[in-house]
Amino acid sequence: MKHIEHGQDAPQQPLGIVPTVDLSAEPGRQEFYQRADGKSLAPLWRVLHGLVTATPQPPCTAAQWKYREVRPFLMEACEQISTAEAERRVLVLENPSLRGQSRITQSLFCGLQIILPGEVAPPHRHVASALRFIVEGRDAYTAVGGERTTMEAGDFVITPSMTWHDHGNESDAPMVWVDGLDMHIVNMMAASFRDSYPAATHPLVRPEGAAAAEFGSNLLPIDHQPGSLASPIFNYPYRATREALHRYARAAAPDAWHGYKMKYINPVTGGWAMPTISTWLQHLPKGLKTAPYRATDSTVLVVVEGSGTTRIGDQHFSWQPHDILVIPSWVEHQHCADGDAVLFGYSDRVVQEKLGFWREEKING
Ligand code: 1HN
Repeated sequence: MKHIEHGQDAPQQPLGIVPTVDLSAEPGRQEFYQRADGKSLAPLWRVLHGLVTATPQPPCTAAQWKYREVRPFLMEACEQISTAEAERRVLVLENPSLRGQSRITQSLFCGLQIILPGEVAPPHRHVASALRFIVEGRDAYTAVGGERTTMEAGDFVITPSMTWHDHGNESDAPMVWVDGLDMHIVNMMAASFRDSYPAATHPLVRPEGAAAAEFGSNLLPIDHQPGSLASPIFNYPYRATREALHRYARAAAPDAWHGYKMKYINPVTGGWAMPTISTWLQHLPKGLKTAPYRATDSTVLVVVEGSGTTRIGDQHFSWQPHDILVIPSWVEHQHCADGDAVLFGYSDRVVQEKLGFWREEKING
């Protein structure tokens, strides 16, 4: 390969160009490139190593939203617009490196939704699946496929693909939850549909608690035939998940990398609760410092209880209840809990696992 002089400048190596390409020969190829371009043809050798990177190059960056700073904006949003006008009163958490795209990671959406006493959010359905993780409030409901569930802080609620859903708040206080959605995965495949329900409310077809009664006790109705890829349990109440997590912590030693991490599962399959978004709950006992870890799923963490510090690459974030953090793909991180802490997490890990490319690395445990 010929050496080219660039004076004081570093060699101009176009991003992604194959290193064996002789840059000094490139000017002589320009006329060819231009004619090819006229036919919508482009040389792979100028972009190959940018397309197929040696390691993950997440477009999102590590980030944190402090609930203390965000909450006043949610309250102000309530003065600006009603749920009826907005359809869903949500402030989108946009990754600082992906502004204007409604993405918290390259593949997932995150928003904070607030619904005031007496408000209702009208029924609609879409191909995108949604999760709710309740941040504050109690006694507001969401209805999914004609069954209501009353929610409180820490509950994890699923709205499976194409199920009718609406929300209402019959309590005397605002309710705030995290909305996690997979519409960017749906849209990557151009497979999105959406319908509005042709009435103000969707009829209730099952009594509240029916899904939990049928599927929520490690038992299944004997002739149950799965009707959906998502878990038939659509509310995993914190009362039960918190107790399970702490029972686990009393029964076993903490994992060096995870502390105590338990995934929400679909009782019909034993797999992840949702087909496109992995969800889990993590308990970090007081004083525990997890060993460095990385995985290929860019992750959203919601602090449920406790406070601590997380190192993500060379950045340090200290967190409090309801703060939200992003850990990009393949960036080494570790947590340290000041007091007993619980984190809720979600990512596209389940999609990567199905496609066979999810990887993790547990570093010097
Ligand atoms: C949606 O349908 C809800 O149903 C919340 O509460 C947030 C963000 C984007 C697209 C649809 C909801 C959403 C959403």
